[in-house]
Amino acid sequence: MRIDAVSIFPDFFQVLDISLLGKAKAQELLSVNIHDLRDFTDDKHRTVDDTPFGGGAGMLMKAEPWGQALDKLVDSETVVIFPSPAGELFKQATAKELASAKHLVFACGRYEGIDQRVVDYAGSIAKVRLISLGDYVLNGGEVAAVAMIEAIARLIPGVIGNSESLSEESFSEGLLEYPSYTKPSNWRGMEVPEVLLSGNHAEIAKWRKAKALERTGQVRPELLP
Ligand code: JEB
Repeated sequence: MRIDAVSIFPDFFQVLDISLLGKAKAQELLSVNIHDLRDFTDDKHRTVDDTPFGGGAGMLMKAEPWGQALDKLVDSETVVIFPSPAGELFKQATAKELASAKHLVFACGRYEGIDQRVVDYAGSIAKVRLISLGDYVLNGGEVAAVAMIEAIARLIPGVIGNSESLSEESFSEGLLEYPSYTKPSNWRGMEVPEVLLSGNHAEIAKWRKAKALERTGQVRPELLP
């Protein structure tokens, strides 16, 4: 998979060099390329924003630099993602769908967002998704894009070491995780649940499933089957 991201703050994406993209990148299953939107301007001040027609507070991102960026980066096989508080909610199912794409372009807005014609134009040359990281307001699309890229990259088919942990994830699909423990078995007087020390794998699986259901019922009952 190839991922491009366009932003006026390319530095936001530096965390991806630390994060788990390493395995996918080493296997050449993933390349991530970050672009500065201002490199697609052609005026002396590298302007990317302007006032909104119809009035109102704040600034919007101008269409022209985005048009230049999309023309350079997008083809008919690209999925263009606009992180947006007005988008569909990003779920694990969204990450799974996007993990099988050949090419993703993340168009990260700032200010009050991007001129709507940019989204409409992108839709005329490629598949477009408006996606929200969650129901809260961020200052721009970068943090959302980084989170989405991490969630997608760890699912890329063929990434070595992923298949076991991903099949364990599907074991408790849709539930919250059960509690986990490591050594020492007694820490500050607190014991690890005995069943986990028993070596009885059927009992352990049963206990974990019960704990996952208990937790989900307490914290996120809407997720229960
Ligand atoms: C994404 C963005 C802004 C109104 C107020 C502020 C571009 N879950 C999410 N919350 N906010 C964003 C998001 C996602 N994904 C988000 C892109 C932009 C916020 N802003 C600031 C926009 N509209 C500008």
